[in-house]
Amino acid sequence: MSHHAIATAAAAHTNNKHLIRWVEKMADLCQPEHIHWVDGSQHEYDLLCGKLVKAGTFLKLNEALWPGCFYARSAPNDVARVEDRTFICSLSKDNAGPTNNWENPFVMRKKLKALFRGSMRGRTMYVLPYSMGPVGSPMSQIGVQLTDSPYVVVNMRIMARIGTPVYGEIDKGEKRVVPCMHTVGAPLSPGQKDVAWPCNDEKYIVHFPETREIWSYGSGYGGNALLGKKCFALRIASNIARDEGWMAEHMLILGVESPDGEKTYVAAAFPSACGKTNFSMLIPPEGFDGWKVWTVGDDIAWIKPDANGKLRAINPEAGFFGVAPGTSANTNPNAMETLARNTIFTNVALTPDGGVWWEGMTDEPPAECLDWRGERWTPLIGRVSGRPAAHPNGRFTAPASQCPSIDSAWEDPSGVPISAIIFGGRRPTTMPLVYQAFNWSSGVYIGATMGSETTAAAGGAIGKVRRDPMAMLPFCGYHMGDYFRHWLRMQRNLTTTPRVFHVNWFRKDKEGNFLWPGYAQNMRVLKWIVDRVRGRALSKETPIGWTPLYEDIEWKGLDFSHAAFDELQNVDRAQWKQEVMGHEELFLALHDHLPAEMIYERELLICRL
Ligand code: TSX
Ligand code: MN
Repeated sequence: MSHHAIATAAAAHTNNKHLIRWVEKMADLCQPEHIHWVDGSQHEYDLLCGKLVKAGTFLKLNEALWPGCFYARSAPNDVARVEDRTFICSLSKDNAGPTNNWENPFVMRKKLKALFRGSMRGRTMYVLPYSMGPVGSPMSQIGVQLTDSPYVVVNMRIMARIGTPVYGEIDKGEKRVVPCMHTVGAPLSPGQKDVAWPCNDEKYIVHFPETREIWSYGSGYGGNALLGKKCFALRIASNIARDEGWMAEHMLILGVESPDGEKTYVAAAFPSACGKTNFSMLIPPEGFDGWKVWTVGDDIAWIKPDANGKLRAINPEAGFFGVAPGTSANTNPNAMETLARNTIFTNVALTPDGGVWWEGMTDEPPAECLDWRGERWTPLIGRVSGRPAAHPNGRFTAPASQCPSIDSAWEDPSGVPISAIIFGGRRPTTMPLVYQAFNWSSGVYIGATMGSETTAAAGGAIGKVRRDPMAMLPFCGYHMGDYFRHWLRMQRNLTTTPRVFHVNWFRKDKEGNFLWPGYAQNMRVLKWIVDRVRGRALSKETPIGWTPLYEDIEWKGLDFSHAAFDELQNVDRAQWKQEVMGHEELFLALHDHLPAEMIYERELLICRL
């Protein structure tokens, strides 16, 4: 395409010379057949979905059952984020730290240039401007993704604010724009028939933190391809946040409203498979008349000190990209409502009536369906083959605005005030249901040392504790030791630090039964946290922090004995001595960047034990 043709088409959308020149340069590199400037309109969305249906990527679901919904199956070799193919290409390897893959940025740029050369032949390159956070919010950030995947464009329309209003922000020229290159790496030669899910066996998810750039090659799925999410809102944003004095965190945000209308917002970091989306949409159980939990976000929080030295948070996303299996009217009714219309389903099962199904959605599986690979599946076939109908990482992409519990302030440009930070993990032993950190630095220690039992979904050994500091291990775009230092330093910009808590819904008894019913009952824990924040609840001091008294938990509507609670809250010194040894392992890897405060907090903990 000639530069003249590109500039002419661009003029209808933007007058930003840098953007136009970059698009020209990238078109020269990738050689797309067409360029489409995304405006983000409903009309354009419908057009692209129609194109995806024609290409076989999308199937329109039964309009009577699933209005406005589409169904997609990815290639079997493109079903999840590829952590071993994810790189942080800082100038010095030391800045990426031992928990990230690193490559020399000059070497990587050369490699990427070769991979992207001609990579969009026969395809359309979409120019996709997006805002992470409400358009115009001082806390929002802007990116432009060039992609040859229309599937990515329609998913991004749900997950972020895209199109015309964002060109407006870019043309103001007040904010730095993060350039994001994406190709599925499957160019078409003239006359070559396309496949339903184009991608490449070779994959690269690359971040250049200094120049604030993202390059993604070979995948069309999830966090590999929807670059606003993990790549920008966490890996690149964590670098920007460190430089500018704020925090980009892998956290849900929720608001707790009491019967007299008092609202308290908390942010919570849990590793995967802990039910973050479920917790963010919690419906209070029997015994909590007049209490409400409101959802601000289910995955990412950008948190910044305001002029009064209080932390305020926005959800940079506009939708939920949630794991489908396990989501049901029992485990998460609000999610089921949210995904009932205008939702894109990927890698779940397709029922004969043009609906979707996944493991855990209903007690009874459908008599037959097509599984996520498109093969016939029945409960018997499933039992014999051991294959689930939906991929364990099958997803729904649903607009946050459709969530019945969406908070009235979820798009407030100045964010919501954060009173507490909650860390948590899947821990069969050692960790009580809930405890509170003594202060900010012991809270940072709790976050830095948190871990979760590995489940089948994560791959690798099952039942071992994997350390996942602040649930950011795969998402921190720089050295994890420096990240802890940044957390400690945040205190200096604050007049009041949020209170810090640790929760564990997954403690088991000797027979392997969960000690805590979880789900809606977690409201009882949330209420204690709110009461602590508000200075209304007492606590008991233990070596690890403050724990609730049985009397200070609201038990109305649940039969849970004092003895059972004591078992759930027990702090076993022998187990904790083991636990502290586990902390050492991670700290050794980070030793040369580890803040002295972390060593000090560890020593204090050992002394108290
Ligand atoms: O999401 C979960 N939450 C948080 C909910 C707000 N899950 C699912 C985790 C996988 C994504 C949970 N699983 C929770 C939980 O609190 N707790 C458990 C463990 C559990 C599972 C089944 C029972 C109890 C606990 N069943 C009965 O007690 C009958
Ligand atoms: Mn996540």
